[in-house]
Amino acid sequence: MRLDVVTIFPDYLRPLDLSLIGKARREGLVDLHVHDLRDFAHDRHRTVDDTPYGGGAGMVMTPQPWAEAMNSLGVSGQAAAAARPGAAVETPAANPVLIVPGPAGRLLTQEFARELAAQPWLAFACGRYEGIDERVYEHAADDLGLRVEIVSLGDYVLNGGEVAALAMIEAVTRLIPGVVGNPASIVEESHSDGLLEHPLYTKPSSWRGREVPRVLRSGDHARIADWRAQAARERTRARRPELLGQSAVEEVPDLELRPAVPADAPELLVLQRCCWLDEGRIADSWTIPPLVEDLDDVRRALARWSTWVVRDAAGRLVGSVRARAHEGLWEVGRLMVAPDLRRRGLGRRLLAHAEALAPVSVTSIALITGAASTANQRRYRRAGYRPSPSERTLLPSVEGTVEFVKRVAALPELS
Ligand code: 6GU
Repeated sequence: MRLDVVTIFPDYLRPLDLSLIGKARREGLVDLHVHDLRDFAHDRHRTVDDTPYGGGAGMVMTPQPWAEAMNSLGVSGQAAAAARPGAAVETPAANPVLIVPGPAGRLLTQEFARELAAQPWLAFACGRYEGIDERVYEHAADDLGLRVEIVSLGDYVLNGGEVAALAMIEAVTRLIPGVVGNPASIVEESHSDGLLEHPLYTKPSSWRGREVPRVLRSGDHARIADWRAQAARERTRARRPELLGQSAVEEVPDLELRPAVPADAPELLVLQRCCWLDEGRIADSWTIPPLVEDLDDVRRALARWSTWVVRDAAGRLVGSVRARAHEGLWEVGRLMVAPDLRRRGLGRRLLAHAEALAPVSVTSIALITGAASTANQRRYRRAGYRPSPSERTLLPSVEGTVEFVKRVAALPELS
């Protein structure tokens, strides 16, 4: 990824030589350039600001040095044509996304950081004083064809964009494959699935009279995953309740979970087509089984799998999961939740229900999910699943999917 930072304080960006980002730069994963805005001011004092039209406190950064700085980055001429109405909306790969840190911007979230980490080129414009002349943004978008994002770290004010740019560059570059050594660590951390991370413990197991929770020493990975998921929810409820779903309803009340009957088939067909539409889009494939099966296929599957459905208080079928024994392992599939009831723990409860009904002799629970469905893969990791090495899968392979497996104790020890 290429990164450019334009600032009147290049020294503020010095920490980017250190630690993991410094290493990523030396390894060529990150190509970072810091530019001094004053190099593009031409008067004796290298002036980059002036008083605001309309009056008011402080100074505003003038447009000319910014325009010249952006020009010096090598923003391509064709880009402007591509950005005209009717042309592709995405910034052409030859151009950077222009990020302007500022408290009046869009909040930087982990999801937004992931989106930015997928870009080949980001340019940061660090403003100082009261801000930058508005026409700089218009010029970048309209004349240069850049996607311009004003981005904020949170609801408080910093003196300038440099510290924010440092934070943003760290949040984004650590998501580039290879920058953080162990890829699992960026899957299991806070905000990776919308919750805060569970508490962590290391040795010694007893310290100043404080014990590590017993379950973490049990070796029972299923119970550990359950405990961690529960602890993450409690911590999120205590510290950041607004993360637990827009509706502020954490658990879905009045749910009836029961084995599916043949009469559920039509509603299951509707729900699966709805739920797998996103998968189809992510995989760019409209031939995945949940989308192309017809009513008879769903009826036949009900006869071959143990399937459970959840209905809300009004009787609407809002979730389902199925499982079956398959050569000594427990295969779970078709985990689905109606779009309006997601992010409330319902999918996790359905999964836990299917897991709990595994025969006692089973030591592995396996499932498949879309190879490109990173959000689902994160959920399964959170629930204790790990990808099977591609040459050692347990289930028959299905094109475009990856297999995840969770080891469970043959006879779960009850505490
Ligand atoms: Cl991105 N910039 C500035 N100047 N202040 C901020 C901020 C950014 N985010 C929160 N406060």
